[in-house]
Amino acid sequence: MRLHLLLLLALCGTGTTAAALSYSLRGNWSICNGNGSLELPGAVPGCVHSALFQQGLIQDSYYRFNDLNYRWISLDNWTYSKEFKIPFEISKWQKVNLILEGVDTISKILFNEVTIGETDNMFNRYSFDITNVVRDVNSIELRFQSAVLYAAQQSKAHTRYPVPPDCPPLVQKGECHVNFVRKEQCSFSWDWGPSFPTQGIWKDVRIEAYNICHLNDFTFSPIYDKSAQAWNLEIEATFDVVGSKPVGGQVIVAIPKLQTQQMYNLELQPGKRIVELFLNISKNITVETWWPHGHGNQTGYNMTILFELDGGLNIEKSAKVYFRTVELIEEPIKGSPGLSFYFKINGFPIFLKGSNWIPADSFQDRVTSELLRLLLQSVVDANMNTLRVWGGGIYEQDEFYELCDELGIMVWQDFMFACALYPTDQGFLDSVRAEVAYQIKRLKSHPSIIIWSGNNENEEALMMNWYHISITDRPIYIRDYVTLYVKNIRELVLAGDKSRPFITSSPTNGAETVAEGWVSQNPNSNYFGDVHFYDYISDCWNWKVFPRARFASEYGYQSWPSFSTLEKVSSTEDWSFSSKFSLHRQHHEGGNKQMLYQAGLHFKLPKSTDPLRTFKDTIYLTQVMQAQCVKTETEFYRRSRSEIVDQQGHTMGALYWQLNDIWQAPSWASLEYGGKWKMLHYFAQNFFAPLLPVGFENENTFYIYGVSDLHSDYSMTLTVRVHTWSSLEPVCSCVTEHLVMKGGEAVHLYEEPVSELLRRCGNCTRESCVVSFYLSADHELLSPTNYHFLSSLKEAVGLCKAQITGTSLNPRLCSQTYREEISNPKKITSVSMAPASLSALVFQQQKLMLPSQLPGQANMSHMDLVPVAALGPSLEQLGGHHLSAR
Ligand code: BMA
Repeated sequence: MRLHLLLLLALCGTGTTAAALSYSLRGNWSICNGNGSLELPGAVPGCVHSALFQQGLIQDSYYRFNDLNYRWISLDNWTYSKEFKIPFEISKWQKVNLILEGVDTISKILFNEVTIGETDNMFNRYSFDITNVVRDVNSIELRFQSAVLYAAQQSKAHTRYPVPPDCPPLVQKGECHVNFVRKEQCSFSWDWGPSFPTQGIWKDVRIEAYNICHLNDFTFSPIYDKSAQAWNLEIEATFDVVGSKPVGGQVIVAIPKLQTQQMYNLELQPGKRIVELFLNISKNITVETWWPHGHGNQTGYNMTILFELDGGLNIEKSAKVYFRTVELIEEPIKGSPGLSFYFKINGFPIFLKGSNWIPADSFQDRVTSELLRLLLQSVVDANMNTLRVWGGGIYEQDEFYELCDELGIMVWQDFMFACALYPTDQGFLDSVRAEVAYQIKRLKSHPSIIIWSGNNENEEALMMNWYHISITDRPIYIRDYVTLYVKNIRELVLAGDKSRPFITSSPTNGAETVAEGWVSQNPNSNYFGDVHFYDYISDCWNWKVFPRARFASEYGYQSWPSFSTLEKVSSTEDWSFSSKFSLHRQHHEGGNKQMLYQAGLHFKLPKSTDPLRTFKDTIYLTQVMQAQCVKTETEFYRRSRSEIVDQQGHTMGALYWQLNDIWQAPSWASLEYGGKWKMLHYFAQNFFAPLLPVGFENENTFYIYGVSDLHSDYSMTLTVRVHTWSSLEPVCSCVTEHLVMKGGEAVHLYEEPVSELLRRCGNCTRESCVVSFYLSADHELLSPTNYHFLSSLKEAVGLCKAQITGTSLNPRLCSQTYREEISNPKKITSVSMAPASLSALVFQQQKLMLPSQLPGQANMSHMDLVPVAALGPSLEQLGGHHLSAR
């Protein structure tokens, strides 16, 4: 659906009139800095940083310490200008508008030297009437003010009380008062990202000319009428009627595949007009619904709308329509105080599996269609069905949501406010209102978006008093909070889009937050709504540290990106864990130490005599640690979906922090900058599998739960095997009787005291043996082969060195032997080795387990400490089949 990109030249048949003409101002502009000492060409859409780089005036902004070196760029006030001739006769048009789809951020706009308007919000779309100033030959100028300086001014002018936080923590090396400017909040720095507060025209610019009337936009929402058991479509079209006379005509809406066509008469009065149409789809026609990935197809239907208006004016639009319902279920749960918090899609409860999305680059002009597709394909490839578009970034480009519709990725859409309190003076509110109304219109027709959420962590910031506000002042901030998210944003959502739920914040207690007056005493409660959970101190192999919450919308652990990614932005002297560079790129206080601490709990830390080897091995080990930690935590949430334990449970969502990276630095991401898979992403493919056996210990008893996201029950068996680390043959193996895995449930399948398991299996000790298990039926493997460690790997006995070579699907590297490292092993097709031991077998049988970089084969001090991802059955054992559950 490209409603807002489809332009607008509609000349239909004889006797028709041109609806509108559009002239793009994309391409080459001229850019100059505040004092005129720098003048250069620059592309639109684009930004000053990109222009300077393209002209060779600066290096790559991501290289080494350039985020600090190039701070001056964002502190200057730049001007974008262009002269152009309009290639049609302008005098023939009654109305001419300048449309700016995205301006970043604070600017004054002059058209033929006349000020026509100002911008203060990068998330808004601006339209200025230039009918009286436009000529055949024109000049346009956008005079920007540094967003950093503007934010400081705004904060200073807010004299009545402070609006914290003033500045980000020093370790982030960022700019201050970002909460005073409607701009990508993380562009002033974040705990995983640099400070690049860009300036520029970041989206399309064009001139639109029209007569009689103009269709500004149109949206639609499919609504299911339960009592009539039929689908309807609510369509809304916004017009600008230019002349002083009403415009009459008719509109024909057609969805051929659903044998639906309806005609309506309309009469548009002068001025801005909204037309609402209601399309009934006969209940005798089968409508295929849109399903999230893993639950069904993403069927969509082509729809055309033809407005035939007075004066032979024909306007035709087309779009893809998807039908689905979404409900957020908050109801009492037996045996647990509080309320459930889960989503039903098309009436079916769905466990949300996925991650959190952040902007894919500080410079949006570098985010190509290919990159978006690569990242989003990686989401479904890892068996995820949901992304949360986090509130510190941007409302993503249309293509992002189109891809999510197409791939079946549900989107939890935050409004762009994060980790701060915000002002509510009228100017700020007006700007936010325009932004929110526009974004709802732009995005509401996407089936992928299943919820709107007011902000990221601001209810928690307020109620847990992150900014040390005195108790007597708190009411002021609560009032501001309610004004912004409830009285403005929520009101706009309710007025503009009734087709999906709205919550005020994440984490929040949902209905309980509402009941407590829109702010809860503990917004992170396990009994209501969603939680965010971070703990870098406790041992992540111990599932008991994780909250048995209704829905975990953020949790995670950091790791370093692979050496091949870092190498591009660093030099030799940077390549150690304690280098100035390694400290500089770490924006989370204590992050590098936390990673080593957590890894050291279960792995031997690398200590080669070769410092480069140690650096690479350490990077690698942080990825192993991160993958294993997030696996343990996610499996805990998945196995908690059907249970109430100690009055807590019924977990119905696991979205780890974070999917992607904005630059090459340590972070919580599973995809590196550019899209390369970290170890965690390979793990996610397994721990998010639709059918999964999950193993864990409680009080020295080993348990296996079976988790199913499928819609039906299946009969299968569970195989449990015990291996010694030093041999390829399992020391014992048992297969259960046929059991029925209930669809959409997590159930207890197996338990055995560890001592008995070890006794049963020869001479096993916790240190010498490891357990693996999988689900299968009729010689088909139905789940990934999962595993359970009986001791820390640093204590494991009998591990041998692996001899590993591999090939990559990467066309440039195709068929090359895998030696030190594959630069983009997103898909590794095959791995061969001399499997001298079980630790080698791990890699051979479980391709997904391949690390994003393998240590060289010599001096692989920690190679024998690689965790075993799967000790799966061989194909022969399965009768030659290797099929997935669906
Ligand atoms: C939460 C997120 C982000 C942050 C992450 C890791 O606070 O909402 O703000 O990057 O944790 O610290």
